[in-house]
Amino acid sequence: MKKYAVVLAACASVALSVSIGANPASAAGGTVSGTVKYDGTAPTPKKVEVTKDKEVCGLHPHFEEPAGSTVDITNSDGILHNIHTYSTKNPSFNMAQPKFKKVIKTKVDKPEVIKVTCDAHGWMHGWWVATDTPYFAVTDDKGNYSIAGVPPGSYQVEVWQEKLGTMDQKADVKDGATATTNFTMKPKG
Ligand SMILES: [Cu+2]
Repeated sequence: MKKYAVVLAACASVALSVSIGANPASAAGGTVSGTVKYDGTAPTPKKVEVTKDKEVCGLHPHFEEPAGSTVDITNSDGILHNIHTYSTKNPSFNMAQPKFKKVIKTKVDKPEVIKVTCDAHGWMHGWWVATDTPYFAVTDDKGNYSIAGVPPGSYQVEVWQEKLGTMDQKADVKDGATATTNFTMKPKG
């Protein structure tokens, strides 16, 4: 079985998730950590034009779960949203989330990167990344990530960013050691 890790890099603040595929039986294991950088000038984030519900707008799905997990879509701001997922491997759904519906639960069975939008507010969108490995991380605002408890072995570490796509690199993980795996993502095209 191919072992791999996924790193998710989010745009403006470079949040990233790294995951590694393998058998999670071993308790100790090693660590894979590093930094994901962008080789270019980061674009200024576009101003979002808020055309309604100006005071409160937030779509907060918790998505730090691998495939087979249930995703809780929470509505914390008490206004009507409409959650719309664009998936091909998992069933997609399009559902209103009125203020009294605080949580919608949905299961993501297959590994897939799914774009999620709100049809009530055109500027709202996010991503769910369902991996088939329990070893993943999201980068912090400096681009750093760390995945602990990885069973020893040879892994493919993959980084994903919504605009820059994916990159991968090999990492050899040993018990009690840290395999440093850094990425520099290039501007596209
Ligand atoms: Cu909304």
